[in-house]
Amino acid sequence: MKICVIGLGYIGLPTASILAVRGYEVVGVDIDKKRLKEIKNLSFKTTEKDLLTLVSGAIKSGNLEVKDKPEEADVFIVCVPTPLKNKKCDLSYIKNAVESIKPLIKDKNLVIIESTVPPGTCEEIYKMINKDIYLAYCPERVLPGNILHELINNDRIIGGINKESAIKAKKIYESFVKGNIYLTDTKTAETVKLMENIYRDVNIALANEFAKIAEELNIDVWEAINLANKHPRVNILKPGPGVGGHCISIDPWFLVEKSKEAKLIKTAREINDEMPIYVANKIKKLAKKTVTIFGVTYKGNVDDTRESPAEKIIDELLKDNYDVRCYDRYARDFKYPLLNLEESVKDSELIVVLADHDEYKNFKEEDIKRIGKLMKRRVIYDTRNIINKDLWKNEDFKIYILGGKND
Ligand code: SAJ
Repeated sequence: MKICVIGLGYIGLPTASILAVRGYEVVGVDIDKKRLKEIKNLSFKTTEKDLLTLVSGAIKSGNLEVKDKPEEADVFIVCVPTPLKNKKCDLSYIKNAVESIKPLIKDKNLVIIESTVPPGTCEEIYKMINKDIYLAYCPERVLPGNILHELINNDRIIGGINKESAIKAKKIYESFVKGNIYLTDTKTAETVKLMENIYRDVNIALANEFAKIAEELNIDVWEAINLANKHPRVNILKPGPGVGGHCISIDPWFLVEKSKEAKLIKTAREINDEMPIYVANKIKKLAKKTVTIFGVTYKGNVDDTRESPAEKIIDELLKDNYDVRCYDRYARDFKYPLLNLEESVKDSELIVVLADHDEYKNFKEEDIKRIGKLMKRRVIYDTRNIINKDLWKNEDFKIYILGGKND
């Protein structure tokens, strides 16, 4: 059986590779020629452990070919981006992908959409193709930073345009999914995917609101959350400088655009989108001119900077002519220059921890001593509550924590 995977991004590439390793004849397609070259010669950058090994094995097996144009196949899997444009889902990539395979699709082919889309999109795609095909929607739910493990072990939801389509798609995913596979219709599956990420976004907004309230009340939100979570049915998430990544910060809008009832969802999005401003305003109270940013990726231990709160925070500081230096050994493709540790802290008035990279948790005494000696003022503002406070205090640093108590 031949499978054509359209889009070799952070989902398409591991999916195409794992299907090839499982014995399917796979053609992986991407329009980005640089991306294709990096895949073919295994030079693409990733923080996903084992991905390079998987892709190498898939290519060496002879079952994975990487091309810039789709080919006839029995199954087509669409894994292209669905970015946000004016607070609505931009379906242009999906539509282009479907147009590119339409001439190749034969009756009884199976088309699977994996990209996150507003409810009802698959029904539109079914009408667009207008042939006697099977169509299913199978959203991914892998956590960036742990993709391969989750791609295999997570339960999957498959929505079919009809029951036969769902059953046919299930047979494909059964080849590598060890988790349970649940079947439903396309619109329910499209909505489930959004509900998962909205659930997270709303709960992060709650944690962020608790942090702001804690600062008003002068209590430590981290201590309070820790104690509240001792309740058997409470699991409050962590406050942070904002919600980044191209999923949680975007997907809720796909439901807002489809429903006038989506009020809490919209408010939570607004609370999270305001966090970078809240953090920037705090920074402006702590430093006058020179600020160092530790961590510009959207979260710890990943290289992805899409929708990163750091970008919005730096934009705000630059409006007030701050001298901002960024340090992040993980980040790939960031809007602002990235410096080495020493350059980033030299003569700085304030370090701001924005991404919860393990490196910042594990700074040793000698690292902090070296950093302190280079700085103009020894002040650190940790928006993730991850640093080893005793070590930084021992080097005479003044410490501020988002949601923490003011000394
Ligand atoms: N964040 C907080 N506080 C928290 C948790 C996260 O501020 O307690 C922030 C992170 O720093 C980051 C953002 O939220 O900026 C999103 O990070 P995340 O780890 O919550 O999620 P993603 O975007 O890396 O992956 C999510 C996951 N969805 C859920 O956990 C419901 C993943 O399973 C999805 O597959 C992925 O979105 C996706 O691609 O949809």
